[in-house]
Amino acid sequence: TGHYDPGTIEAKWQRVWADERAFHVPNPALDELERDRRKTYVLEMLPYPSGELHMGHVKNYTLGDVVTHVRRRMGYDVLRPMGYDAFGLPSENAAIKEGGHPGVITRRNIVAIREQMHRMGWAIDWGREVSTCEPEYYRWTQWLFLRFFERGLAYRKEAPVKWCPNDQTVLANEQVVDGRCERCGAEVEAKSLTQWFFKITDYADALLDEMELLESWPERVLTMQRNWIGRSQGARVVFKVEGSGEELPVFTTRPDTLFGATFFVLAPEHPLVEELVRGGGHEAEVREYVRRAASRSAVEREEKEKDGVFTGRFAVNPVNGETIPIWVADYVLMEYGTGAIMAVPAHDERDHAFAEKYGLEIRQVVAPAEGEAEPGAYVAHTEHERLVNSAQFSGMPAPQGKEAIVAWLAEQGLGEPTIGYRLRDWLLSRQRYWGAPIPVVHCDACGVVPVPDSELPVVLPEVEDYVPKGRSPLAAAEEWVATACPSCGAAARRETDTMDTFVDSSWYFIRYCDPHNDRAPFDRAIADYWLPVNQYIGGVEHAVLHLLYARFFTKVMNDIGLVGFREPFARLFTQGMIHYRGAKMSKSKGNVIDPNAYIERFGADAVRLYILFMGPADQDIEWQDAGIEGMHRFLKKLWRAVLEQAGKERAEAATPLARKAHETIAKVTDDVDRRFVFNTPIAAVMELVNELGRAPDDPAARFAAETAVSLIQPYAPHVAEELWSRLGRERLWDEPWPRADPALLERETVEVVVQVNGKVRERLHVPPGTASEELLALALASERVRAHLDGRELRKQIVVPGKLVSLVV
Ligand code: ANZ
Ligand code: ZN
Repeated sequence: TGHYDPGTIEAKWQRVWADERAFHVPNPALDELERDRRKTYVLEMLPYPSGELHMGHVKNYTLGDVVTHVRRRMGYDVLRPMGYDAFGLPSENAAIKEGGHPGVITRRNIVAIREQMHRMGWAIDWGREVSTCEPEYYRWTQWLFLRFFERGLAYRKEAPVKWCPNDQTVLANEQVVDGRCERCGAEVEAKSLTQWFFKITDYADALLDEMELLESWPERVLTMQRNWIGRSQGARVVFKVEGSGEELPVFTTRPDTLFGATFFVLAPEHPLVEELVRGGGHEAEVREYVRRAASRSAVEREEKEKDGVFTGRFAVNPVNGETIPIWVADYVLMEYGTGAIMAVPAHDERDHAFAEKYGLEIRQVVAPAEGEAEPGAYVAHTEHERLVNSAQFSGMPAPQGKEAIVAWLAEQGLGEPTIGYRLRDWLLSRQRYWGAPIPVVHCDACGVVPVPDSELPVVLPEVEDYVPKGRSPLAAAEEWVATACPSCGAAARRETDTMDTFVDSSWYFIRYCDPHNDRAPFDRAIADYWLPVNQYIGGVEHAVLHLLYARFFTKVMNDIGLVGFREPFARLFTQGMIHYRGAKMSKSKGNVIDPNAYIERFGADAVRLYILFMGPADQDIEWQDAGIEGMHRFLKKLWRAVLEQAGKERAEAATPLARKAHETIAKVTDDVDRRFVFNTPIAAVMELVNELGRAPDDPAARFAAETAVSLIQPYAPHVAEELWSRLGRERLWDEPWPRADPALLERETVEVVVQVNGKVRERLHVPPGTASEELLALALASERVRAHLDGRELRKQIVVPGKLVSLVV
């Protein structure tokens, strides 16, 4: 029979699957798309080809693989594609570090990754491979950009933006984590630059409200998105500058505190600051403060003590005509609300700290339900407050006061209810080489002119030097930059910024459905057949990046009529990270485990099993070398135990071993397909193999062996296939998923006979210890018993728990 040799077996079956295109799933014929077929779209986040795959990928794709196999064998058409998020900083930085051209290095990495994927034996439909850096893909990214542009959803404006000094490019707000670049960790700087944005803010409400359409997403991802969008109900209140009458609107969530506004604060970047201070005797200090604020990073700004400067000017409170001093302070952010606030130190903590520092008045206008607040103290927001010191509104409960004040302001034309959002538009342009060129032309006469669809793709030009220097390296490709205006024909210049990689990955999951289409990004009918993705699997780090952007893109595409669905991913599973030596496994920490070395030693099947056996898939787990050896030993044991059955007959017998096999089927099926739990099924199969080892001559031994092989196939497809063939069978990957026989599942039941007038009419199978009343109820509910009672009145009933129900009529 030979010993278990993963190297040979794995190469053999990988060749078979490739030759047979075993996991290719064709699109249904166009006239069959409408028919209700059983489809499942399983998708894992696609890798950046910035290096080879690491254990995190191995976990991600093995999870998807198990789902794919189980669903295929349950009779679904399963779409399970793969591709590469090949543009962008990760790939480009890797190339710069190596000193090669990003295209050459990226494509070389793709070859290596594809090879690794083959060696892992993942059931991928290779006919649908997509690489976002190839012109046949980014042509359609550019095409989609133009559709957004036509609708005003892609626009250019000057705005304060986040700049990564290390990567020498602007970043989207979502790419700034705790004031640092999401990629390289450098502290970001603030700059004012003209950049391209997607109007994701137009979709803020849809992104929140349509969460209802999602089938199953982790609550924490939804919470992160909700917080990121940050919708809050409030009011816009218009203050005026004393003297000039210039309007200074503020956004507040607490209009009930309007009578407590004792000063007013502008963000340092507020456009009116310069005009306000001119000639007022405070210019020098204010300008110096603004200059220093601009040089502070967001982190410093957040962490330092609150400070500010007085402008020498006053604002008029619309509710009572009071004049209050206008300050400039950097705890007010230009990006939120209107960049100006009414400060209510008695009821806002930040304002309170500021007022204490500068000796500004603190006036309570909301009193707690019980008791009096100390003068000058900060009064936290609670329920059941009432207004005080608020003229005609005094005495009102706060919620009612809030409405009454806003209504009064609206009447006077001095304010209105509004909803505030934390979400900003998505900054999509990058001053980097390795990305899809933004397909527009700048013309002196016509302004920004889109490149006609017929001229797409705008191919990324070759340049000598693509190391980032603060402006796009594309600007150096002078021949490429110089072009004719598509509108008037005059000499014009191409846009030299490229698109953020997150644009590429915002629609790749639809391209997989129709990857070779050269007339459109995809055919709508085919997209509508496969999508939404039934099961998406990936890292939680994309909660407010990719996962938010892809939802936004899908909604726009739906509004344009390109797709018929509103949400791209019905179910989302976020896997936990792998740690090693106490830290998250990553290249920068120097603690990566190279999957290749382990595949070499123990085989892909052992690696696949171990990565899912380590613990619950959604939790962070510490890698342990010993574990993988344990998996290898288990596979050897499986090998021996199964081969021992190869010559035997397959018999039906209700032995304890047969029951165990059926229980294992039920458990694995329920865990994987319903509970989305992947480690316990492995343990269940191990138990089955142990029992088989103890009873090799049981009449059901052969059945138990086949069951073990069949159930482990999604996890360890190579060894399973080999054993299956040695059991004289074929193509386990296409074999229907086993079904548990319910009759054999109830190991722990007792039989209770039901007699009617002394004759046995029914046998109930119930758990031991079932109470008399329940037994009687079950007996009376039985179809057969009822037929014999025939509607007659019960004269006598005797119940012996665990044995008998006797009815007399
Ligand atoms: C008066 C007030 C009184 C406020 C009070 C709060 C408590 P959320 O809830 O997070 O949306 N604010 C408005 N714009 C700001 C900006 N650009 N920078 C910093 N702070 C700003 O926050 C809304 C509240 O944050 C607003 O309501 C405003 O302060 C402040 F007892 O107005 B409030
Ligand atoms: Zn022109």
